[in-house]
Amino acid sequence: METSKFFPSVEIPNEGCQKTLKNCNELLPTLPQSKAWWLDQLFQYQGFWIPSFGIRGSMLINDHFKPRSTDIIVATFPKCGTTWLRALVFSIINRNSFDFSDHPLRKANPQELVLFFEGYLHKYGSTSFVDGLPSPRLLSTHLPYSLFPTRMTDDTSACRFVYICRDPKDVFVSKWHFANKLRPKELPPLSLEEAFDLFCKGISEYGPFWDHGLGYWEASVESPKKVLFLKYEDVKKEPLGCVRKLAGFLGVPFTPEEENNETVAEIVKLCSFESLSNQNVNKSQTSSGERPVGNSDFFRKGEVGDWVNHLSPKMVEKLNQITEQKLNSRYWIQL
Ligand code: PAP
Repeated sequence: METSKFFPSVEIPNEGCQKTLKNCNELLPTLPQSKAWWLDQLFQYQGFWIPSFGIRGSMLINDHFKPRSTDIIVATFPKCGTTWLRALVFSIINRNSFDFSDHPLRKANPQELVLFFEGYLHKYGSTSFVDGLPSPRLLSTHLPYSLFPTRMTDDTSACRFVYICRDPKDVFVSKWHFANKLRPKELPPLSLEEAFDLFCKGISEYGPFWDHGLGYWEASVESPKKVLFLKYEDVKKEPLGCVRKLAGFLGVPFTPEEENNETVAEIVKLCSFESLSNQNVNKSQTSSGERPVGNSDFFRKGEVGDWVNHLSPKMVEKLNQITEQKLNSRYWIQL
């Protein structure tokens, strides 16, 4: 895949960004720390357990990022369907630019097409990279909603967030598999029990899971034109309806002509687990993004309810209880 058009030139961080990076380096050692599931440690920052690069990215966004009204932020808690949502948003927005038989999603992992926001800011130590991207910018993030500056989240800013959430039992199982694949060989495997304990305490990358989802859910209720909250299970059950909803929210609803020529169905088909996981680019162990992870690592089963094969009845009861307690009456998850 020819990706150079997606990669504008990058400058050395300016003085302002360097100051932010210095502030971040001073802040990190003062924050509570915990072991991560695979790479470096996690830091408790503004109520969430975040890897150091995420905090760096978040501070750069807050201090320097200039949102545009056309920005679309694909937000997720890890393992809730980031890859899928990236693919759907990219194909909806660019549906008039590409032929489905020769589509960029057949040649590139969705990470290459919807860039990892905080990952790229961390990599370049500056916002100049994203500043140079053409509009509309499609950016993906795992950062909680509360960590974004008000100039991105208040009603007067037109930049939009789409969020996908998933049953925490499936999120946990997916994350546990992913962590064990990625853990350095020097470390012993992370047992299901240890991982479960950490997840329940909220200690996992960008956790607690529940607070992360609640932030976006509340924002979607307060500002439905700014934040769209989708559920993995709903998209599985009714993909056509969800894709139409997504396109409407993004301001590019399908025309009657597109409905007639099956554009919606083509998008659903192209972005399905079966289709994406069978593209050669996604079968490879090559890393497309900013993480030392192979493309194939983002495709495992892609099913709803795989937790039944992994969790004991006690674990199910405990996770359901936490979910009930944390969400109270604000259920978005069917237990
Ligand atoms: P990330 O947050 O680290 O980027 P993310 O893509 O959110 O990962 O999660 C991967 C999960 O989404 C995997 O779930 P599983 O472990 O339960 O199988 C992966 O299989 C699933 N997934 C990837 N692509 C799709 C897709 N097109 N449709 C449905 N599920 C998908």
